[in-house]
Amino acid sequence: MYRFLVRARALDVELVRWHRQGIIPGFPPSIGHEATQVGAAAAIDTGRDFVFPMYRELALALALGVDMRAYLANHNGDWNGGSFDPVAAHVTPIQAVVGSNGPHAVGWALGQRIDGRDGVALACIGDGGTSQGDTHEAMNFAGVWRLPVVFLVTNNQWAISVPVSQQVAGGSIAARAAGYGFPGVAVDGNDVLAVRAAVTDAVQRARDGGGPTLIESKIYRRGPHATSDDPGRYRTLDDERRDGGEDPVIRYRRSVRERGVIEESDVAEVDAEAARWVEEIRLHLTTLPPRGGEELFTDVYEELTEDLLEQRAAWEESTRA
Ligand SMILES: Cc1ncc(C[n+]2csc(CCOP(=O)(O)OP(=O)(O)O)c2C)c(N)n1
Ligand SMILES: [Mg+2]
Repeated sequence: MYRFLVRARALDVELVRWHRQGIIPGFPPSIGHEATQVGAAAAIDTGRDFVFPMYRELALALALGVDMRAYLANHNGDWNGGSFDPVAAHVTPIQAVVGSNGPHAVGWALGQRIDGRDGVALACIGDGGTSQGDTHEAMNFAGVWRLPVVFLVTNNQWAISVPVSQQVAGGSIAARAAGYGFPGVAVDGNDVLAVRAAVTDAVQRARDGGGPTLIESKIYRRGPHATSDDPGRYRTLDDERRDGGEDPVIRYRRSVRERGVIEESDVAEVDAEAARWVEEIRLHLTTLPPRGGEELFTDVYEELTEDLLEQRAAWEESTRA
């Protein structure tokens, strides 16, 4: 888990630089989300469970075994959510439609019930995403049908420029679970071991037929919403220092060092290995050929509609030299 935390952080920091250098058109940093995501991934069995992540879940995808070169094709302008195979990975493509993961995960979990399988769906939602009707519908049906779903709500205190106090009147997202008839727990999302324990318990309960759990992972969005955002317009550096809490990667480094899990020399080795790995990804991204425009018309329908056939013909006409 420590290696994953370090790799995720190293890649995240570089991706912001790559955006400034024009290598990628945009990126929503996951800095500060690493412990929540690596801890959750450690509780998931990708042989039978299925994960429905949002757009800020780089560390989660990494720790679930998704090839970051394929994943980042999305941020390089690839329209189809990255070029990894979601069916093989048991991880859906990057999802930017806020709140949609809930219904997707619940539908998949219902499929598991119908097929007599024991897989558990992990639905990743943000604090802002809990304001969406989709999230209510998903939690309601999951509760009524006692489906094997773990709702992991990452409360990073912000939805772009809107603080959580303007989204959640009751003061707690975890407490909402009571209304849906399943347990809700709040966890310190900067503590990778605490998150792993909470998600492990919830997955086991779901697998045993105990139904859903809502886990509210409390963290802080340490970076901007995305590379296009200027947080200085809605929060100050003093706010960030006051509210940010302890950096989850530094915290876990201290923990594994104090417990003698790794030596000081291992810290340097893990850092160096992560830097080499990040450089391989940069070389890959900077040498990718552009995607073919004809891909706009593939993978949408098995048979193209009249409309799309016309559009394809027009596109072919316009690209003829
Ligand atoms: C349905 C929908 N509405 C609005 C948006 C625009 N939007 C993108 S991210 C975002 C904020 C989401 O905040 P939160 O769920 O807390 O996730 P975070 O970005 O903090 O990880 C919004 C409103 C969207 N992508 N989808
Ligand atoms: Mg948020």
